Amino acid sequence: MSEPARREEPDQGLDPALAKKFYRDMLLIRRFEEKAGQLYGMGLIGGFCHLYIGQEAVVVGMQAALQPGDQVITAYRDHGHMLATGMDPKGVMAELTGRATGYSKGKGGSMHMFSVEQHFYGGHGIVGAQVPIGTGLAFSNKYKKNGAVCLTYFGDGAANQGQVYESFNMAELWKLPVVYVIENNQYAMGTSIERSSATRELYKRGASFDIPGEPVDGMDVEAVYEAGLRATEYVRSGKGPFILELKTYRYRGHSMSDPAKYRTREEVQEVREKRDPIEHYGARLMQRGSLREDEMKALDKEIRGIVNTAAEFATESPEPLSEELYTDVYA
Ligand SMILES: Cc1ncc(C[n+]2csc(CCOP(=O)(O)OP(=O)(O)O)c2C)c(N)n1
Ligand SMILES: [Mg+2]
Repeated sequence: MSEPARREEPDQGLDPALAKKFYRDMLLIRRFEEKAGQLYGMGLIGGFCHLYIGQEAVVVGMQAALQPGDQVITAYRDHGHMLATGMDPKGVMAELTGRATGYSKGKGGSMHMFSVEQHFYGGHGIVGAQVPIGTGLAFSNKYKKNGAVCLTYFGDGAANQGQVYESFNMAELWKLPVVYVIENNQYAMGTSIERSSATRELYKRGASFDIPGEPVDGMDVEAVYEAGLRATEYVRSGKGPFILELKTYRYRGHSMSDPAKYRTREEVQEVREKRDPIEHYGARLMQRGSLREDEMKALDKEIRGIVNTAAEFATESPEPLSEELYTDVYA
């Protein structure tokens, strides 16, 4: 598989305040997910739980390219997306643990959370199903002329779904303001992209609809941000959809039970050592003089505090009342 070229130094440097925010937001997702993994192990989270560890640069870079009112929709590996949109870690953790104070009152769990305030439209468990919904959100933006853009995330596995191509057709036909963000983490459950995809340059998948696409190093938050700015500017100007293929990697199993027989430990270790989005970015900011060691330690402490508070809030919150079984239900 061809890797996009890593950006060349000399490093001019992004605005230090934004750079620090990138580092902090990625760290929040990493620590939140580690805590979710622990709570799962303690039996406090039930059902599905797909961790985002390794992919943090994708959502943090993309979110920074958005403007107020822009929407986000994704699949079930969604905790990072929620935190990136600014949803409260307490409400997300409470939902994971099935508590009444969670974003879906404890009735949705890991894959089904939403926030009208942060323009986050879920959280979808059916592979690829969020793609036509995201395209519909973009249609509504165009119809209402509100200037908003919809980021529609999906995986390398979902990229082989038929509904993706029906969506591409309509999005280009009607010039809808949607950025299709393909998170290519190289695996769909236990199936590698080599074993499942006839063509592996997923950014080219819109070619027969005349939708432009670009490959991006999804482990480099600044490369993601820059690509996100280009893509959102393109779609916002009325030219139609755009595809970004973010080359990324997940360190943990697909969900919480994963025998991991489809890849070697060495493969995971190599990515962690050579491409980790947080470690490398931290080192780069230190080298650039945008982040000092004491600031890094303070950020780490702050983030641990936020995550511990979220976990305490969640585990101390009540479970939903049984009457709640009959609320929020379509009849
Ligand atoms: C329509 C449908 N088929 C199969 C599944 C089972 N399934 C859940 S996740 C998954 C893999 C999807 O992989 P990818 O799109 O690469 O996303 P990732 O898990 O890597 O984030 C599959 C096959 C499902 N949920 N929905
Ligand atoms: Mg995948």
